[in-house]
Amino acid sequence: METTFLMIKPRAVADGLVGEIIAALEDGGFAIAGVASRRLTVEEASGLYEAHVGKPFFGALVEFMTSGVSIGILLNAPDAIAALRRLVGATKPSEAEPGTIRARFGKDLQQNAVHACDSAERVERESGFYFGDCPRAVVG
Ligand code: FUP
Repeated sequence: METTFLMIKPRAVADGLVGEIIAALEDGGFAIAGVASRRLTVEEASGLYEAHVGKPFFGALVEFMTSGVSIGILLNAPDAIAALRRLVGATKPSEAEPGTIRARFGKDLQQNAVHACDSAERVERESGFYFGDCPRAVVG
């Protein structure tokens, strides 16, 4: 069993898609291990996307990610990190496999409904923006 982290982006929250996205996660075999909602600060959103600092789209991405409430979710499943990236689909919703979360709920490249971690290190760092020092049910 492994833990991963997913964030539902502000646009999907504002559009009322949280319930459907959580249902897709549960139907996809993930168990919810924690849920937290908050509006990220510019510093936190910059940390979430630190790999993209300096790229032309970075400023707009941070502005979008701080524009409203987002939801952080810890998820447990076998091989959870890779399995979640498959369930979420390609970054661009128009290129995501039919049935994936981004194909179903994404609007465009930036407002692509959700973000999913790609490594255990990122799970630890990014979940910290939502759960801080709260005990997290992170499993090995
Ligand atoms: P992913 O890991 O699938 O979220 O994809 P990336 O790390 O490649 O992209 C990070 C975020 O940057 C995504 F939300 C999409 C956004 N992005 C843009 O807004 N414009 C671009 O030109 C490329 C990526």
